[in-house]
Amino acid sequence: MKNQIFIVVTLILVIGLISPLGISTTKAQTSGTSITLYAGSVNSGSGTYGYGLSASKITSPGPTLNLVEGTTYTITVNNVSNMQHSFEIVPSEAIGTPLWGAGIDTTSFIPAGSSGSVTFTPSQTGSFYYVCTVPTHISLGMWGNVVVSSASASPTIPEFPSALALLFVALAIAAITALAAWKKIIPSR
Ligand SMILES: [Cu+2]
Repeated sequence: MKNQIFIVVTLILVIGLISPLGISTTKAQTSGTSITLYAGSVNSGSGTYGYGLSASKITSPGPTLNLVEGTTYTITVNNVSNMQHSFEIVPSEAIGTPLWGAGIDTTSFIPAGSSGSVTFTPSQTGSFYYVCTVPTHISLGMWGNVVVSSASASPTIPEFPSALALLFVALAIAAITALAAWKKIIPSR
């Protein structure tokens, strides 16, 4: 009987200690988020030039960038083709002034084999585009979608200490107290 109580108390304590650790590691990242894109010739499918998340998988349109309003991103574009490219986020599928300053070499272009990066923070939600500003490259397929969602709409992960972790700790304390009381009422034989 005494052993069973000890096992239960130990289990509750272990769960109570592990749970906040597990929760803290899944905490949502709100800054310093890095995205690496590759710009170059489309590997398969339609379009001449495109973007990809790897040098061997470049598509047209490029991969959709799902961003969260108010989060700071650093986007690096590696130009893996033998021709110049660039990157900018714009309201429509056309060359324009980059939104939130999210533009890389929009007039000077990223030379073949080089890379460029930009750090920016989306300040509005909605559907946008990213394009290459080298003349004719949008029509050759060099664009992708950008979706910015509001921070409150994204999954909220409780900060440490979470309500759940506190509940486990409270349970553990209650169990120890109960055990101590139990020992006093019924002295061990
Ligand atoms: Cu281009």
